[in-house]
Amino acid sequence: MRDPEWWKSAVVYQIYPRSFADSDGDGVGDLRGIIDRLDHLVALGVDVIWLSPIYRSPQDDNGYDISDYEDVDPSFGTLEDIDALIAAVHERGMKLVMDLVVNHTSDEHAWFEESRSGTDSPKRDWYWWRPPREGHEGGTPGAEPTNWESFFSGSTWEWDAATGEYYLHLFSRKQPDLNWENPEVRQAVYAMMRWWVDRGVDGFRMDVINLVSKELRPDGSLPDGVVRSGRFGDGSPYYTAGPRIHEFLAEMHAEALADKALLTVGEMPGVTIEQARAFTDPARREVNMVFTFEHMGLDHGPGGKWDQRPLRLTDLKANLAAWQEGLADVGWNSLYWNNHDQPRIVSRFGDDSPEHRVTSAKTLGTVLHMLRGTPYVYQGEELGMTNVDFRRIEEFRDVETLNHYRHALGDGASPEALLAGIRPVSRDNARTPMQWDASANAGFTTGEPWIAVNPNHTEINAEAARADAGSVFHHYRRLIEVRRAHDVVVHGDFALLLPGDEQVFAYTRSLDGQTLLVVANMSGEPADVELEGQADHLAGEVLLSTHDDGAPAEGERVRLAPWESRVLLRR
Ligand code: TEU
Repeated sequence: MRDPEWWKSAVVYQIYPRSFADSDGDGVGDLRGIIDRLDHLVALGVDVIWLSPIYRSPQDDNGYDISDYEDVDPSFGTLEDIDALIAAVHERGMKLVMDLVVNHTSDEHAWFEESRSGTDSPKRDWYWWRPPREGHEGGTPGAEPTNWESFFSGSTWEWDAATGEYYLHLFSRKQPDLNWENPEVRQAVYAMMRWWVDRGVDGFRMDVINLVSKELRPDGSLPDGVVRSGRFGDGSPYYTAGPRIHEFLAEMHAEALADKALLTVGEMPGVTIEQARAFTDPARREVNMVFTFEHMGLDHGPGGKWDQRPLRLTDLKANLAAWQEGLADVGWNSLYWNNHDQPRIVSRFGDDSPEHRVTSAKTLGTVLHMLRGTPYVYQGEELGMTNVDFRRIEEFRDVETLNHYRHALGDGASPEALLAGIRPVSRDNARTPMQWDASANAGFTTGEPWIAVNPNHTEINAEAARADAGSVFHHYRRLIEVRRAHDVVVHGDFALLLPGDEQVFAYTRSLDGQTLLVVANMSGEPADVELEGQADHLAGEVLLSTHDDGAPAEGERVRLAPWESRVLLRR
């Protein structure tokens, strides 16, 4: 029987199938392409693969709009291909976690097509249908049942003239929200989850799972949100970690996950540390860990993600430390910089200039992977892949980006200002094809890629990285080896050092008399560091360093080169 908490010492690698490897030359990544590239992951040393959605989908949100949960989208392959992938992953001693997207389906799902067929449909109540606001004509601005703004711009309500009602969609209009108040919906989701577990999957990443419980008034209506600008309000207090969320997750666990030692991670926009302690408390049997968004919002200005501000290192250290301390005695952290929704971390919190890209990417990996929690590596992060330099809106593909551009343009913003806000943060920065080698299209496809390949693939690619002992790839491989070799990385107590220092990130991990010291210069300038009381630890065994020729420590003092980091162990 598998250790029920095996996922605490695991390292997870996220594959965005659309952009990973294309085996049939149609320009879109697919399952056979992943099978062909599994040995890259074996060489890296990861334990688990999290596969972004591969289910049948119109691809309005690149698969996060599912039209059949129990089929594979033809662009990715067939059910036989996913079975072959599961077998190939297991043969290599790894595990496969699927992406569970059940806050919403596609509007082309049979469930929704039946639901929208008439107000008397047996599945009408599987989704959120509401009449126009009192005194308003359906389909006119202001007639929406609530004033909520969608994550993807505009209203969260779409008018359906055929039945004279609106349906709710927190994301795109092609992603109608499922009504989790309806037990039939929940049981259908659990049955589908059991179907995939029986097929051999080892767990689920649960897409915006903390949004499935909405807060209803006694009369079944949904309240308006506070309007801060424009005509839409913030509905998030009424759908984030709603009143029945713990009941639903405990029920899901009992119905589909119990006693199977699966990895479950809930993606939870807006989740707090207090809430995460409850969601990940093993005694509650809900989820193993959550993805928080707090550290991913520290460089957002008043205008949100499109209004990016420079990161303050002390804010980042304080937030990461708060989550380390907050979940020290109960629950578990996930650890991530990147995923398919976030810009590339080396361009965002590091420095992707030729001088500092490799070192800053290594140091970002070090300060994350030595924390307490389960690390997630997003495809290309292990290569130090960077944001892409798209100049025209026509180069972008992401529905969130394109909706934002269209809506803001309609509200009078200038295309130049919009593009300036979009370029550094668009989700497409993470979705340009995986860079395998320096050949045409980076070895991703022999066809026309669905999104442009980053031209820097000629220097930044897996083939070059694996041949270079000093590459980001081999640094990530060594980080995983250090985690495997030293229990203090998985279980050690965390203590932040130098909380007020805007240049250096330093902390210790302690277990059974052993102390791991991580010291990192998070800047492009040399750093003179004084670590009070850490002379012994600074003199410890160097487990991993970005600079073989780093200056020796002198007692409690050490001088770090730009973006230099060290991991030292004192036994
Ligand atoms: O993302 C949820 C989510 O909150 C993100 O959309 C985030 O708000 C935004 O991307 C930040 O820029 C999940 C999936 O990861 C995302 O790819 C989907 O688009 C979304 O849910 C809807 O399924």
